[in-house]
Amino acid sequence: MAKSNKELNSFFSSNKFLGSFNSYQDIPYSEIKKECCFIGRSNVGKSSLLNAVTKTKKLAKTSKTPGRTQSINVFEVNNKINIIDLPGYGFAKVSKVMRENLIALIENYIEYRTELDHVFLLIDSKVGIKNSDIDMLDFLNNCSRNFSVILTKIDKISINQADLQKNSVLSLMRNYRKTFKDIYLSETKKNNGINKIQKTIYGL
Ligand SMILES: Nc1nc2c(ncn2[C@@H]2O[C@H](COP(=O)(O)OP(=O)(O)OP(=O)(O)O)[C@@H](O)[C@H]2O)c(=O)[nH]1
Ligand SMILES: [Mg+2]
Repeated sequence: MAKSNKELNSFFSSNKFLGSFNSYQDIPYSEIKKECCFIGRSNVGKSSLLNAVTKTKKLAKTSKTPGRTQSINVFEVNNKINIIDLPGYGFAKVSKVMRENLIALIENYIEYRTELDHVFLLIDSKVGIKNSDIDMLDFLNNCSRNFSVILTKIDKISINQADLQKNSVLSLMRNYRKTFKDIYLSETKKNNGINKIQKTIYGL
């Protein structure tokens, strides 16, 4: 069923924060069996995107300092679907132990969480794909997880640069034909691209 942007906004505005958890096993049992998550390098804009999708300013804490999100944050939308904000990877300025713990938390969640239906992998459009993203893409592929790519912060680059970035991601995606589903462009200042992402999550 097609939904208008207004209907989508209203669907996503009905939401609540269920909590922060240090392991996927700590997420309390719920009737909601559908889940999608935002992953990506630290500072790509995962928490900001979650706030934009759910039409709140403070649901997920955002920060200029990379490494802000350090646990699995669960947001329930309309009693229908959970959206998960995960910590970022690829951040050099935390200790090795901390980094390994965060990677384990993310990877265990992705590998074992049965409710997880779709992964949104965020890439900063100005930074592009890094080795740590390739590692994550390979991991998603090995776990047979369906995923889409979101190029974030497109307000920081020109339309031409955005096209180039999109094409370079799409050519890399030839390696992930089975699990790659779609690509989106977004920015959270004027909410460009947000409705398309809402539509996809609604469709899950
Ligand atoms: N220009 C611009 N800045 C953005 C956009 N989205 C996020 N930012 C900024 O990028 C920084 C990081 O955003 P977060 O949403 O905290 O990023 P994150 O991926 O959750 O970061 P970690 O939790 O540390 O992994 C903040 O200063 C945001 O204001 C965007 O669309 N455009
Ligand atoms: Mg965050």
